[in-house]
Amino acid sequence: MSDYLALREAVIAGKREAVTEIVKGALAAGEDVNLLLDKGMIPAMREIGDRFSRNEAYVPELLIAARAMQSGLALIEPLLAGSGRKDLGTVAIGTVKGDLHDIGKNLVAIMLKGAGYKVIDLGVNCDIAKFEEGVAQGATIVACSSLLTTTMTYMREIADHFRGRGVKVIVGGAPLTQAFADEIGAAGFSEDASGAVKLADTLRAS
Ligand code: B1M
Repeated sequence: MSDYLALREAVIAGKREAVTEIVKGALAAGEDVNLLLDKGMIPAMREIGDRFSRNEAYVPELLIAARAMQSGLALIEPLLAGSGRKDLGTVAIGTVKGDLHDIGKNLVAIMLKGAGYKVIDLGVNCDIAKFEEGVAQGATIVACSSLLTTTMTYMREIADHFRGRGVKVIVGGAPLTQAFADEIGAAGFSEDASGAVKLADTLRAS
């Protein structure tokens, strides 16, 4: 079992090299990548977020913590991507217009890849035209991420735009709820990355 506490503390402190070392060591020891995420890195980002809310951490600290998290994710991604089923369909994923948060979106993308979906990662600050690019490349599911209450409202426009076109718009991100997804007419909502995979599986089967 890995030292999840050390991993959490390294992410919170923004120590990229320490995160890399811990994750490499854990992977070499055969650690389950999901445990590294669920017990180490994701709680670390929650903690730094709580500190930010309490004015105990500021934007630069969030940024270096996010970069440290990304360095760990980069090591985990190939393993998740290599372990899954194939030919399940194509998902275009992006963080919506005005929003630059991409850690959760990246996690959803790697979990979908790991499950065997082809994933077109459109990046951050995606407007409808950007999501259209994903659909033009064959995506039948459009996955939208938002971390800001000011940007989540744009998802309504995305859902309206793709309605009736055989494209399923699914949404997620910390401020979202199932009720919001229902209200804007999205095809589905999930509160975490593994839920997004189950949601895509359900939509594919329907
Ligand atoms: Co910002 N930020 N941030 N931030 N940031 C939040 C979101 C905030 C809640 C912090 C706070 O006040 N406590 C707050 C939003 C408040 C609100 O809207 N009500 C906030 C703010 C205000 C801001 C700025 C405006 C700050 C400023 O400049 N004054 C600014 C906005 C910039 C912009 O986007 N235009 C800003 C900037 C930043 C950084 C750049 C410093 C950095 C982002 C770096 C990056 O992403 N590359 C950052 C960070 C790191 C955070 C917090 C601390 C952590 C977010 C995160 O990565 N969480 C966050 C506080 C918090 O969440 N507690 C905060 C970890 C990640 C794994 O979780 O993204 O929720 P999450 O993803 C989950 C699920 O939500 C779900 O699955 C993921 C994995 O389980 N999910 C999906 C996500 N997308 C999905 C899509 C799906 C399905 C599931 O599709 C189907």
